[in-house]
Amino acid sequence: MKLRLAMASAALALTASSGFAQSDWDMPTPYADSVFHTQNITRFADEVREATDGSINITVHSAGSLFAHGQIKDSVRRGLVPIGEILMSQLVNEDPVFGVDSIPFLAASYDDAEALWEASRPRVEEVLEAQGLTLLYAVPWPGQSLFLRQPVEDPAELQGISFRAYNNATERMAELLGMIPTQVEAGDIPTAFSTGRVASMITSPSTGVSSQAWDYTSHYIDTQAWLPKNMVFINSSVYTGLSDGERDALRTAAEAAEQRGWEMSQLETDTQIAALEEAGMVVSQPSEALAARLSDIGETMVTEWLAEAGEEGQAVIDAFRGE
Ligand code: PCA
Repeated sequence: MKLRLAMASAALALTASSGFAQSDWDMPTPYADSVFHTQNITRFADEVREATDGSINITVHSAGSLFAHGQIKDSVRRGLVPIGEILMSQLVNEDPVFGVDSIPFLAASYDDAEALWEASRPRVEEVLEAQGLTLLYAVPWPGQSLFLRQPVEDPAELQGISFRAYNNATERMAELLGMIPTQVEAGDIPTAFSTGRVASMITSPSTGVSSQAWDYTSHYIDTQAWLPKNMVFINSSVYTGLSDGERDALRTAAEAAEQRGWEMSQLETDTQIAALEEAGMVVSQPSEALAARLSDIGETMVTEWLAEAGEEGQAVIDAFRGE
């Protein structure tokens, strides 16, 4: 690891000193190679390499193999690596704006998620920039739905069930449902279920498929409650140290990746639900009682989020609602 870091720092020093030298960029990402976000990033890296004639050569280190998910943001900020990807809501403790995409039923369709991203992007960029990070693009996961070991009609049946959470909002939602949350990284999901730490989760059909949810859950309830995003960002001094041509190439590839990623995500939703069903899971729509309970919880969580996020948060919500 030490040697790898020394090499990463050397590559970074080279980038900062010259726009022409060939730079090898290590890019840590949290999710597995089979996940569409990672596949999109691999194409982004290919396009940057081609457009810069190889002067920016990005190597993707997926599944937390170079840095664990929780360390990726700081590793880019400190210049250990120039570029990285994380789940945006992971940073909600730093600023509430990072969590606005994880509130149940605030923006549950792709159109609404896009409008919410447009409304929140300037603030996300500003908060990142204050830390020396430049946003390149963000892409949502498909809608978040429930994975359980039994059918559930009445939300009261969820009480006391252990639950795999992946950010503060999923933890809060579980608490409001009377469930018992534990945060677990995507790569550790199968182990967390097989060792009995958790018995249910809410995530996308994509993560359901990549973690083979049919091995340890049986029921998929298609709530599609929100579309949390992953974001790709770069160390700002690396970014400003690039030649104009390199910066343009990076921006163009980022815009293409954003567009492609949203399309991939939307296409995945149905194919991955079908894959869950194909693998033997019982796929159903939420009962009226469950949908109503989740929607109440969503309202509670919007109120809680606004109390935290203050005027800046209100401005994001107003912009989203076109007020
Ligand atoms: N997959 C990631 C984040 C949201 C999603 O759909 C996970 O479950 O960790």
